Amino acid sequence: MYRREFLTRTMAGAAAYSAFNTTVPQIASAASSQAAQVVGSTQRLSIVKRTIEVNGKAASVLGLLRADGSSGLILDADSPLDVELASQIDAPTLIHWHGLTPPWDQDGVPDNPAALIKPGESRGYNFQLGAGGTHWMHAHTLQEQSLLAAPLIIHTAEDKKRDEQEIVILLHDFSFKSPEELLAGLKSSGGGMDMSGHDMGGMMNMDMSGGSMKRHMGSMSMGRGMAMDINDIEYDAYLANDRSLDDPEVFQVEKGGRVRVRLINGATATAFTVDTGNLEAMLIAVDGQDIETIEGKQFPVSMGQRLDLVLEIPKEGGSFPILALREGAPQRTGIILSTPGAAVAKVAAIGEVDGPLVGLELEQRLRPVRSSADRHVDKSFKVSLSGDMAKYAWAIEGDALKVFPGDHVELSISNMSMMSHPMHLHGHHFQVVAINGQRINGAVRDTVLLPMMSEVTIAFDAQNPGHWPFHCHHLYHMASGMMTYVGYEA
Ligand SMILES: [Cu+2]
Repeated sequence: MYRREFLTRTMAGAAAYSAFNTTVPQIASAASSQAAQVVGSTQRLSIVKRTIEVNGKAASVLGLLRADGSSGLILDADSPLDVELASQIDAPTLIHWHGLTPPWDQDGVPDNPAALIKPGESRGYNFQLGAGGTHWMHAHTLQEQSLLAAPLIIHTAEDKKRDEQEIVILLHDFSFKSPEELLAGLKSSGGGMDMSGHDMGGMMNMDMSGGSMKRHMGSMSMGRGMAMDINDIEYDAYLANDRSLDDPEVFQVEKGGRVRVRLINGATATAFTVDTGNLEAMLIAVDGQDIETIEGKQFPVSMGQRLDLVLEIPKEGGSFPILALREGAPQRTGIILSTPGAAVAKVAAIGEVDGPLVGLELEQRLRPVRSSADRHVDKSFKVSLSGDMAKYAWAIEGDALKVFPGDHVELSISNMSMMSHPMHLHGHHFQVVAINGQRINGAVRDTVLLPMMSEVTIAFDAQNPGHWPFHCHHLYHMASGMMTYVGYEA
């Protein structure tokens, strides 16, 4: 009964939304407070307030817990996502299923179209999955900074047959300040900056006189004297599964065993390079989509992105840190893999050198497992990413992104700003088909990095009607305007 009513409401919702709307209609969402009637395979997922320890101090954060108290969701690809999401916090909230392609009214961006979940309210979600992958879920609001995020892992039948140990790592950046304070700080430090920078060919170039923002001189294919920005928030800690390297999570692994690391960069404003240390790793998927295997020991991962790495633990055993190095800075976080009896050495939370800059070198090399056929392009769009650091205002300018169901769409994104932007499209997977003007048969994914002064073209099939956010996954860029929509026309 519950599910039938749910589906009826969902369809009513889909009918209520019409074509491309700049004003998003408020529709009756898939909301339900009928937890008592929920039967069968419905999983209950609770939005909770919890306390963790960071730098020896208690930190009040949010979280997403299953009935057994564990974090996030583990689902089967051949079963639907069937979740009763219950809010136990005292503020309105909502969760976005990052990497999944739900019907639009279950996507989880406030008022697009579903309303926030009120304190004490529950809401049902039910849609087909169809494919496996390393995904995640998070608040699409400033609550993301308060760690309202968790893994969403989907297993295929083949995954379960493999003789490997699965380890999930969720990265975060953590501040004892509230996200509202952090955002206000970014806005005000922009105004208080030393604006001695000059306009260089329409691009911003500025020196910082201090404050929480940090400037680095970049050397990436830029003219001399041009400044780039890497990190604009100095956090109190960088976390892997809620823990810093002062007290990292230690996973017991078998000598000679095979480990699959599913790593999610859930940080709001920090890109990392994953460093597997002495272990050679095989990168087998990005954003939950299989790729042709790439071997290495360092792999960049920007905000919102995921990496699946396979590691072979040496027969002689030992302990093996898997680190995430903060871009352009010495801070790092991570976990330790350790075989029984091995000594676990302490790893400092600050390394000796800055983490590498995160660019598109790896992206250039990624190839999908299944090459998609060259398709006729029905719609081609161009947008550019820009920012005004003085006001801390960000924008996506260019074509209106209006599509018809069935269109094969190419979207060229150029980044004219002095920061990198991981761009995420909701409701679809896209393929990276060009980088800086060079066509490639690139990875299928849902979040692609636009380093400063770069251009990336993505292609996707318009097959999920709605009014879908396309935005930067830097939380404070998104909150300061770097968001637009792909809208379906009937
Ligand atoms: Cu951005």
